[in-house]
Amino acid sequence: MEASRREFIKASAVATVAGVACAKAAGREQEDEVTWTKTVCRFCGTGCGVQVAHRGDRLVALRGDMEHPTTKGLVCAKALFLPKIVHSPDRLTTPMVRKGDGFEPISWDSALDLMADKFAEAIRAHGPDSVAYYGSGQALSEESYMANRLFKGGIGTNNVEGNPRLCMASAVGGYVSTFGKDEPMGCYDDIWEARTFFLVGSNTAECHPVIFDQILAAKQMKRNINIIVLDPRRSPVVSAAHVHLNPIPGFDLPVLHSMAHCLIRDGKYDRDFIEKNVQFKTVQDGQPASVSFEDYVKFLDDFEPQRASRLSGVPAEAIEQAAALFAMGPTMSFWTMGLNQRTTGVWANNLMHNLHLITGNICKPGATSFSLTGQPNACGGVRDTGSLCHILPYGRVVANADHREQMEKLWGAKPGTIKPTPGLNTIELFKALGRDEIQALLVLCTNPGQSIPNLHVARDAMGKPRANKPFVCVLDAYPTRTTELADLVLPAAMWSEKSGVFGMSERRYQYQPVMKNAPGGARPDIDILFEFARRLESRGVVPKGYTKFTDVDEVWDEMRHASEGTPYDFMGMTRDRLKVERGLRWPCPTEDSPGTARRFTKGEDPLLDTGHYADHTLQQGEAKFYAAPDNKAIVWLRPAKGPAEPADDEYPWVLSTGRVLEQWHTGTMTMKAEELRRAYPACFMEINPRDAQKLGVRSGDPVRITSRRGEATIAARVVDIPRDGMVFVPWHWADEASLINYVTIDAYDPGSKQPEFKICAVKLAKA
Ligand SMILES: Nc1nc2c(c(=O)[nH]1)N[C@H]1C(S)=C(S)[C@@H](COP(=O)(O)OP(=O)(O)OC[C@H]3O[C@@H](n4cnc5c(=O)[nH]c(N)nc54)[C@H](O)[C@@H]3O)O[C@H]1N2
Ligand SMILES: Nc1nc2c(c(=O)[nH]1)N[C@H]1C(S)=C(S)[C@@H](COP(=O)(O)OP(=O)(O)OC[C@H]3O[C@@H](n4cnc5c(=O)[nH]c(N)nc54)[C@H](O)[C@@H]3O)O[C@H]1N2
Ligand code: SF4
Ligand SMILES: [Mo]
Repeated sequence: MEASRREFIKASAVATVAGVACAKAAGREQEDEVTWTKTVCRFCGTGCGVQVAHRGDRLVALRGDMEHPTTKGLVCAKALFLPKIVHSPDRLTTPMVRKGDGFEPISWDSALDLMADKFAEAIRAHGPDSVAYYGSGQALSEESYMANRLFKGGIGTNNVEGNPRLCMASAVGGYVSTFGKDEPMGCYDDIWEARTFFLVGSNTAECHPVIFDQILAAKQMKRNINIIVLDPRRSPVVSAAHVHLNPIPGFDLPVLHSMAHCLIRDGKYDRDFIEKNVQFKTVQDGQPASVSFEDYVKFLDDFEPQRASRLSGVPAEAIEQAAALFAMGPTMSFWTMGLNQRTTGVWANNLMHNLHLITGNICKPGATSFSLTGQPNACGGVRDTGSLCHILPYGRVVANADHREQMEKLWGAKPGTIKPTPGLNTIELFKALGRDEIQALLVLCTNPGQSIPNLHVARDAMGKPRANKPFVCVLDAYPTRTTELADLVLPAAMWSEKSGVFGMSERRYQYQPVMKNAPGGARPDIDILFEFARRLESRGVVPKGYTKFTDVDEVWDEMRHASEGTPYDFMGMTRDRLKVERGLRWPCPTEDSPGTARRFTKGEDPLLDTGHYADHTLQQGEAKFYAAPDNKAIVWLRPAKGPAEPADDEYPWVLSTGRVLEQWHTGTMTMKAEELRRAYPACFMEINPRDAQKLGVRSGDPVRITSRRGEATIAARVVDIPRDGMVFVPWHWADEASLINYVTIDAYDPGSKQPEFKICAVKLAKA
């Protein structure tokens, strides 16, 4: 398996260049018979521009879009199989309602009536907070915005959540607490300007392959490029690294502090930048308190490399080396789930920003602290539209009375409808559902029956038969481990069958057009939301006329107006512009604005030239963190805390979970392409040869993995990738024995409420 897999990666993924090669993957067709349409890949947050060949209702092939300004024709293996995935014969085509243990078909009208009746009944009997929406960073921006608008401003509940809580919440917490508002300031162009790359808890090679390919290309072109990796596994990115820091999982905060210590000790910090743009804070008695640069330096003394090494398991010399390379800027850091999916996720994000702020490695070409977004539309769709339980569109929060009033006015909601307190976060939402406190739940474009940690709780909550069982309605394109638990399943049109906007990691919003009809009776999610909203209006639980839209383009127009005057301002991104251009990066306040490569930078960010953030005293290229208090970003002195459940005598191994190149999450889409499935025919547990010997297992032996919450039985794959004492399981497989989320922990970061998927304690036994 090993050899063929490596060949597969080499041949089809990491550096797949655009072109007709992809036509082969989907069946060769004559180019002149088909129409090629530009759109965007529906998988990861890289947001690759693609072109799709289609004829009638058939997608024929997909290739990278050479004219795309950042991804320049590159795509990876998953994208190439999208045509096949969309045409999979198991697509859902009819609404289905539960009948005993099974389902029976039901007409759209009856299905939508049933859905509205169940929600209206719950709202009337138990109030607005007895219903909830659970959405997705893969839904279109308009869909998330519409659901958020309906639940918060129409029904009057903040129980609006989505899978970005499992994914990007800690990154949001990091950007907001350090810079005052969410989203990266840099962009992919910085890849070509950077001298040092710092990859932290990010298997960029398998999860953002086109970005990794560009890093490799930059390295090849310039030669003097440095790559530092911080990850307890020797994932494929390590093959390109100059230094690999491999901490005990969950114990890497001391490493980041120690790098800051070395940088300051060696005088490699930027005093001017700090004076102009940075303030220092700690938390005292639960409140933020200002401290001085000297206090910070003293705090870091506790993290001199020898001591950080004892805390983290990373050799002191490696930390020194990493700090020295980091200092050779411009430096671009990328991090993903190895950092976010932690009970210390926000703090870890703060520490990444600290390194950039103290060295002034920010808001300059090639210098930026960049959280890589996982899903294609977690940024544009959920973070920006404020579709989580504590936020509102475009940087607003439910706790702020002015923000609530602004949104109520714009939405035409009854004053006072939006609640001032956050709704239930994802983990608490599913617990409340299990206690029957939530009586009706709408799940859209996500598969929580497989993706939630400590999965027994969520599965029982959705599916366990009982008196008063909550009503669960699921919109999906395929049968899943969630649809099997639902009371009502609605067939959704998917990518290429509906139009709307995706916003990816670098603030670029990209339009995707319709190319074909959905199979059978499947309908775009937004149309289902419109119909549902109108039925709630006619049942009196949402004010009449509140949902004024008739099509998705009108929703976009309202969204533009909601962004006006905020740091997100994209008034200039009209539908017409997005249809023609290869995406635009906000801020983009006017129709003649080209968008913004680097935020917070004079000469690049139009908001520093016009509107209420304008500052004519700044020199070209100077930074101003206008979204932060006093316009200064905050370096936080955060405790170097470990994980919620480290290994102990009873559960002596650390389990980490994550991804492989060829599969996407719960596998509902990528498992449909045999070519992708073949790379790993079944789930596996990575264990290194030293640990495998201790345990007496060989590759292929089934291993029972048991935690305090549940168990899974998965074949060992002996390979020198995870560090000692750690095993790693990708969570893409849906069969009962491979459901690793029965084992994972639902402890979450108290700030971001993001659960610690990356670390829990387990026992291992040969099964
Ligand atoms: N092929 C593919 N690509 C994808 C996806 C997919 O499903 N498949 N999903 C997309 C989504 S939504 C996301 S969120 C991203 C995820 O992208 P990544 O975060 O890059 O992927 P993961 O495999 O979840 O985890 C990355 C690394 O975190 C490391 N890690 C574990 N514990 C620690 C720790 O304590 N400290 C540090 N520093 N690192 C640690 C793991 O060893 C692992 O190598 O990928 C996106 N791209
Ligand atoms: N153990 C473990 N668990 C994890 C993680 C981990 O690292 N380890 N990572 C977490 C992270 S980062 C994430 S982002 C989540 C992702 O978790 P999920 O969102 O649950 O996973 P997906 O498989 O992406 O689910 C998307 C669903 O939407 C359906 N779908 C596709 N297109 C459409 C459409 O247009 N409309 C509708 N209505 N449905 C559609 C798909 O068939 C699929 O069922 O998982 C989290 N869970
Ligand atoms: S790197 Fe991400 S966006 Fe680009 S083709 Fe691959 S999955 Fe799609
Ligand atoms: Mo994610």
